[in-house]
Amino acid sequence: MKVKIVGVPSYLGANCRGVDMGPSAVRYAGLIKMIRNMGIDVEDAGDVNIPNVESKDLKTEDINYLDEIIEICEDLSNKVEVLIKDNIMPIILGGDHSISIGSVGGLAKAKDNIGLIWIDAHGDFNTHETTCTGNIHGMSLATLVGRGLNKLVEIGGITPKVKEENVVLIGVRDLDRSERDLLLESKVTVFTMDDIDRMGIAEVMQKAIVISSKDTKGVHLSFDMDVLDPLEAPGVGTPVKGGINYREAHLALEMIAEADILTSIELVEVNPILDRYNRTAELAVDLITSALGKRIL
Ligand code: EXY
Ligand code: MN
Ligand code: MN
Ligand code: MN
Repeated sequence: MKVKIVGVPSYLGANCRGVDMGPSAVRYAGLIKMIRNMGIDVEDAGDVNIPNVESKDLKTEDINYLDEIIEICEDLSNKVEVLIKDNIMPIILGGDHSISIGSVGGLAKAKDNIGLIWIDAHGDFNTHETTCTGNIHGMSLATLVGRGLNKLVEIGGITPKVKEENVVLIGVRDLDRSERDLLLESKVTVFTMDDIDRMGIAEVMQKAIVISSKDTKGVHLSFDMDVLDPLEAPGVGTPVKGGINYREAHLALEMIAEADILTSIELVEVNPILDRYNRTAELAVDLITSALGKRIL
């Protein structure tokens, strides 16, 4: 297996500084070394260029940094498409969750019919019509299944980038009323935190792996670090109490690795300025190695 790291140091989809330092915090936590110690051929492909927004208007069509995020995601989608076509697994480091429009956009160009496992405290299922913040990181999953503003949905040229029937959302505990209604009428499978409490993470993951890989040519893992309880991962952009714990997160990723379905991994929303001693980024590195197949025994 060959792996390349792509950093996307952007906070524009969250409109709140801090997560733009996520890629360097995760690199500083030793990601390359830990992956190399697994005997995996890994290279750092550097960062996607982030446009300067100093003199730019915040809102376009009531959406924050719309044009700049389109530019970032188009660039990222081209990079991911090339890597996938070269049989290289991209590991994309955020940055806020809006970057997934680029990651999955690139994957959809390289492979038709992909699945998506979205692990997150939030639904990210708002559209421009339902958002209460105008932040694109709260709209990224809706965009990927073809819902919302055309300028966002059309990034990368393929719409929808993933079919709702092959999307599984895990760990949700903070939904806006409007996105909740959209999710309920969609074909996306949602496992909320109370589903995890009742069923256990192993059963949730068994189902998620079946759903996301049914009739697909591979699955993208989009892991938002705020799915973890803030006591485990305080350094995130939008912390929400009552998240999964360290072992649940590891077992989830170990089971995905065992299923051997992954085309690409992205890990987003690490905000090192809210952290002490870079522990959230260190946990992120730990989790990525589990998703790559690291085992206890
Ligand atoms: N639902 C809120 C919004 O739409 O702005 C908060 C979204 C937070 C999204 C973070 C990336 O997970
Ligand atoms: Mn998210
Ligand atoms: Mn989130
Ligand atoms: Mn978040």
